[in-house]
Amino acid sequence: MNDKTKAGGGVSDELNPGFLTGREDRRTGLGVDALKRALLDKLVYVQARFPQVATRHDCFVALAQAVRDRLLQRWVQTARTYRDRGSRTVCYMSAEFLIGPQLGNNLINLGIYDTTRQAMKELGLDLEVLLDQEQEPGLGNGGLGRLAACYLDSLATLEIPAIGYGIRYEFGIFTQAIRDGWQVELTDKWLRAGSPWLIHRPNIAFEIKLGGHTEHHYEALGNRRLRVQWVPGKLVRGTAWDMPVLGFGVNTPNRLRLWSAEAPESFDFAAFNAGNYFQAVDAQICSETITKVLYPNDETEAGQQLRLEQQYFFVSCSLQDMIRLQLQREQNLDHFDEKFVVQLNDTHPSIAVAELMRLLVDEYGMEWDQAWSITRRTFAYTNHTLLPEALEKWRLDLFRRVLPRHYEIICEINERFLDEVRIHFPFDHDRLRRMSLIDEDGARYVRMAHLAVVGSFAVNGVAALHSELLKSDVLRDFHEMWPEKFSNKTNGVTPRRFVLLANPAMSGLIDEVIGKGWVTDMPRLRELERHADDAAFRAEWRRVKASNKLRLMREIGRSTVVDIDPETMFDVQVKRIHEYKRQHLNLLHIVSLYKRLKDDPNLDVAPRTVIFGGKAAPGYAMAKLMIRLITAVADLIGRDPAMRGKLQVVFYPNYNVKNAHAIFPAADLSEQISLAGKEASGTGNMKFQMNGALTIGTLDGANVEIREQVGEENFFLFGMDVPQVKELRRTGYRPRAWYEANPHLREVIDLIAGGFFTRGDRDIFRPLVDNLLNHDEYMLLADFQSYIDCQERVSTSYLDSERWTRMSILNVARSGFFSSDRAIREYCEQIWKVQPVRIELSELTGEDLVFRRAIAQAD
Ligand code: 26Q
Repeated sequence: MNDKTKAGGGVSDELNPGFLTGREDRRTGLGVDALKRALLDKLVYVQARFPQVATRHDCFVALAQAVRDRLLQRWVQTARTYRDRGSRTVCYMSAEFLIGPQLGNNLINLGIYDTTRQAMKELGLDLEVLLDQEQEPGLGNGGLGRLAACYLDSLATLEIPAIGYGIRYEFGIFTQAIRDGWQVELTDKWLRAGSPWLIHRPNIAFEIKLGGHTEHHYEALGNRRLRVQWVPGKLVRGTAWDMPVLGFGVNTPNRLRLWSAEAPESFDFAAFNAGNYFQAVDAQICSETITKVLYPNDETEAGQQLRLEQQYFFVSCSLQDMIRLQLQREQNLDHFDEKFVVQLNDTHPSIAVAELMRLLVDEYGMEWDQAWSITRRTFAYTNHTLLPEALEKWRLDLFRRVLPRHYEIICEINERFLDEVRIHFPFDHDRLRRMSLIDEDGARYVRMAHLAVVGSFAVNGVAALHSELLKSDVLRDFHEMWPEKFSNKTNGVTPRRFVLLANPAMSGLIDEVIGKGWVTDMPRLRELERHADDAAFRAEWRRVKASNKLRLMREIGRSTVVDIDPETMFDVQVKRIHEYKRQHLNLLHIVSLYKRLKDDPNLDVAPRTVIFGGKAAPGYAMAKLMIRLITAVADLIGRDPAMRGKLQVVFYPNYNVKNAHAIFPAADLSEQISLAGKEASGTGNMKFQMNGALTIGTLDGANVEIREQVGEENFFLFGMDVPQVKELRRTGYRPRAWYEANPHLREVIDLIAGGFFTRGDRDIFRPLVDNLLNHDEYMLLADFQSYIDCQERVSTSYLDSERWTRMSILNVARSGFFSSDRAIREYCEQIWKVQPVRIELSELTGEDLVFRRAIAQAD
């Protein structure tokens, strides 16, 4: 620190950032000139680059840094206001935050997208080119991670004090490439060039214990309370990396705080002094592995020790951080649950229940009962899955080895909990066995969903149907015991990223007819309904869709050799590849259509381009085989000249948030075809709807509510509903009987099985075909004919383009319910009990500019 900023003194004028004086300068100004100066300033003084030699990437970084200054200005004020008010804070704990590229979104939320484009133009730069430089921060697998990111956007937009707590993975979700038709995984090095949005806080650091054993002894004095000491086998240090998340049109940037693991000391000096330098460095490398890589599994339980360590690591860092903040405000932790509410994004962070107990009881000496009552008032749990195999559980031996103290705490919680159950339901042994936190049937497991329910005051599903199924099936016993804990919070998505940023053409058209307010008040889109009957408006609507289709055509042309035909219907299925999502049902329709077009070249159907995108978990062989089947069918149809202008199939590699921006606005048809009762909600379905695609779907997840909103006449429904699925399963489902009874289905499957798409090779798809004929867990064959018939209705409707356009407009007009703002308002009012805190952008006062008295000694 130089003498001009000495502790206790004022800040000299030349060091005074512009926002302290109200001057619009290169640090804070939002005009064209200020932005131009800021970019040049960052280029030269931060990156040491001269404009003439700067690359596009240099310019992207400089612009991002300029934008970051504007966020930090608001951040400082936000932190000050939250501190002064002592507001209750929502902590959204999630192992995944699939935030997507930040620059475009920040420009939108700051309200300077067009100004920045102009500023860049005046510098001879193209904003779109700079935006394209940003790496995707792939810190999530799919829906659950993206939901967390949409919720951060809405929390900030609604001015709710909130922190997102997660993991700074060095390698995010893998990059997918297609080689010879198969998926290959490449490592994702999103941090190779650093991220301009992440701010390291090396002084916000906590020690995390792992392994070892516990020691129990009575305190020497006083009431001779039993104290437990956890003697760890290893220590890891977590440090904080912060990313500002700005709300739309407000001055609230909330904090996304991601933890990164490192060794507690840079060297193990004992090992070093003993001459074992390599062992010492090895220990450091081992610690860092904890946050190295995101597990690329979606809906599957891997049971890996490292995964458990990741979960515990980030949860413990986060809770210790919250405790630190609470002790800055108050003398003790008695009111912890009044100042914080923690939302558990699935069970991945649910070890937090035991960890908060450990911290309160072991580290802060609180009595068990008080600690338990605080814990139970702090947590709320969202479930995101109905697949039984996706319910997280940990082998007891593994769990105990990694977290010996948590094992004891969970046993104690369980004993007390089972006592409660006995009082509620006397003499019901089977129920005790079902509800126990420990699964004792065969190999013993800790059931994380049970821990989450027992330790939370609220439990919710993510769509109306899903929440009902939680109550009736997955968590039935718990619902019978505590019905008041359960509620539904239907998911939502942010219209800032998925409409305003992704679809500027449609957004502009909407602005013209109903004004701009809709983007923070999505139900206002209803005002579009009356324009659906206006032929001129419909023509404009089609023009917008056509231009979006051209854009997607160009994007797909950049990463494949395929030229797709923008004159055809774009029929799109983008999501993780999974059997329950039934991408192979879509393929059965494609093969069916192909066969019919070959048999009758004059068949009157809408010309289609079927676009697939999505990653398969690297260890999920069947999902990878589904990709191979898509590429095989795409190849053969692509090589058949008779299909030109009629049918085309493409697999668009490496589906992620970044390329999603071009996909949703271009879609005509949205495929949401999971077996009823399997998809918790889906959120892609909402993004399609908001961009004017019509849905073909089952009565599953949020499709049910989408159909309610748009009206059954504007939704293509097919397939069995949940009661029908249950009934078919109960009476015995024999897929081969469906195959034998339907000649057309037989033709389709025989083409695949007979090697038609693989140059006569009948082996490649055998596992997939055998599975369909003998097991067909997700009942494709039972829904096949209904799907084909429904696609026929889609085709007919598409050929009547005036009618289709009307339906498209009505879909957008009725999409307001699916804004994440609505969802977050429901969480705030019904679960979190938190209020907005308005942030004013004011100049700092003289008092603000006086440093803490202790600063000179402390730092
Ligand atoms: C578990 C154990 C080990 C490694 C990884 C995992 C793991 C990781 C991610 C398990 C599940 C997930 C992700 C689940 C997910 O994305 N679920 C989706 O959540 C969305 C948001 O609520 C819903 O819309 C989708 O229906 C649901 O599938």
